[in-house]
Amino acid sequence: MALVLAPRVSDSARARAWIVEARAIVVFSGAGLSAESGIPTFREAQTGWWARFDPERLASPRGWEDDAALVWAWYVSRMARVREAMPNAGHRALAHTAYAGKLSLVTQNVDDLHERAGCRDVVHLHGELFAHRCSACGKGHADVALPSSRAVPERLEPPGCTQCGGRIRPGVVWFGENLPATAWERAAAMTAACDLMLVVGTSGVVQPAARLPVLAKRHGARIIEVNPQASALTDLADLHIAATAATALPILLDA
Ligand code: BV8
Ligand code: ZN
Repeated sequence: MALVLAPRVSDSARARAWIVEARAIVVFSGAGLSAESGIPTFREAQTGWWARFDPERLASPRGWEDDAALVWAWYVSRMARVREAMPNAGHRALAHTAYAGKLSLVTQNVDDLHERAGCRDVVHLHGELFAHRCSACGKGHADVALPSSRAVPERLEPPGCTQCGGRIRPGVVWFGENLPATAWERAAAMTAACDLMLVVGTSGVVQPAARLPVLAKRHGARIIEVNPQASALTDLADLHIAATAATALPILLDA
């Protein structure tokens, strides 16, 4: 079970006051937000068969070219895991927050837990796990039949595109690929316009996403970080809530 740390009362009070008085809040979330839903974070050691592989290698065009069946099996096992997971109290607090009118979501995560908690209009900087598309003609293939359980083989040939026969790939942004232009432009515009950014569950090492909190600060926004550990963004934060997302967010966002 993930460590549960309660935020210090004084920090929570200050953070809650900033949230109430904020005009426009952007939440910038990373894999740590989904940790308490049982989804391993990106830099957590992989387990089982996947412990042999470097996620950054698997999540790359080179990895796909080298062994598409290995990469497709890895994504199918991750999809099965996300399907079995539930949004946690952190996702729900973000979705149900009374500040819904002034809170918008930018995520690095490829899972659909924000949406399944009830969040609308989430900006996915790194794509979406279930938005498969043809690697040749780009046709969307959200309807790909997937094995229902975690008993996914170690290698699985990617399905063929019904339109052109090309290999269907995961709808995520791999290392070495550009972020979707519309997602980046929307995220940058929301960031420039916010006066408070909640940075939740990210190590802040993946670029250019990790530039967004810097951009927010440059535009005069306050930064609150929710992370049980320090991250590459902690020095930038005006307030670091050393607690887990599922513990801290309900306290900070409770109307
Ligand atoms: C690009 C989809 C241009 C795939 C992902 C300098 C400048 C620009 C680029 C680079 C650069 N240096 C290197 C690069 C290249 C690279 C990069 O940033 N590499 C890193 C490793 C240094 N960037 C790219 O390639 C990007 N594209 O730059 O395009 C270009 C074009 C051509 C050639 C070159 C450049 C594309 C990056 C997108 C990669 N795709 N995901 C997939 O998922 O399979 S990123 C991947 O990492 C996930 O999406 C994940 O969300 C993301 C970031 O990681 P985090 O979310 O922060 O997760 P992490 O595990 O690291 O940390 C978890 C945190 O949670 C920890 O701090 C932990 O303490 C905390 N935590 C744990 N439990 C909890 C918690 N917090 C709260 N509550 C808890 N319970
Ligand atoms: Zn095709």
